Amino acid sequence: MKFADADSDFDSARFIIFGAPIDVSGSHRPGCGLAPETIRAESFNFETYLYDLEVDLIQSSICDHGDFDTPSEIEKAARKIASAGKFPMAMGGEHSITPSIISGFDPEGLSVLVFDAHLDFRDSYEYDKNSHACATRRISEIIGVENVVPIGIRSICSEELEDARKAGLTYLTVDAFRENELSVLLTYLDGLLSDKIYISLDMDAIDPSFAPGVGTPEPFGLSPLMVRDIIRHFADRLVGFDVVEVCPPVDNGNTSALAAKLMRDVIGCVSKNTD
Ligand SMILES: [Mn+2]
Repeated sequence: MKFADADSDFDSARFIIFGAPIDVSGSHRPGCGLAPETIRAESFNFETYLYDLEVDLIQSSICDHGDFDTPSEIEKAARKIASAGKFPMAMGGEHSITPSIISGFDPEGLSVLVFDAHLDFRDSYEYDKNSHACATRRISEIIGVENVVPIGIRSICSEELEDARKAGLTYLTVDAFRENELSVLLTYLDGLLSDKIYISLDMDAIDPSFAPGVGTPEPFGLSPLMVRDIIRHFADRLVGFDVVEVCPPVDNGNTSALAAKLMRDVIGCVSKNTD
């Protein structure tokens, strides 16, 4: 099965969707390797026309490039897509796919905005440096800690907090979004991020009442509409996107549907802002 409206071939497409069904970190709830198929299935639930963006996805050239299930294949796919000037959109799998994708990009001038409940700044977790609990740390080693900004954070261990302070990592907790106007935070993020922004969306950044089907749910999260609006704000600077950590065995379908909807919204807002 292909993602809905992904009717173009690789060469003619601008948006290249692929699955990265990696599920090896032994997470709290295993099963996120099944997510690319359920997100594809749910993508058919939605209208091709995005009325508020006035974009019809039938006119956006989209290719579904299939699945890549090892870190080196994922990196190779991301490099092929990015170096062709196309827009990669990956469906995890767990969050450890993101460092592989970022490795495929030219790191020069690249910023990464991470939506996540968890800081993911451990050097290793259960003796595994490639654990999903280390994703932001690995990204920071590739592009520099000053170029990665995690937001929606509400779960940090004391050891990674100390490391993050030492390294100078900037992040926004979920309370920052309650205590400040969104426009103020977006202006702040504008100052931190470059004009080439990759967004990684760990679905557990969103509150479990909206996105219960994730590997490691964490209460008190962001709303889906706020996540959508933040992504739309950066649409004219986006160079790639992934959505990770959807866990179909504990989902009623709505978390996959939300992931599919946000992917379609990314295609819509990027199409609209750069046409
Ligand atoms: Mn997370």
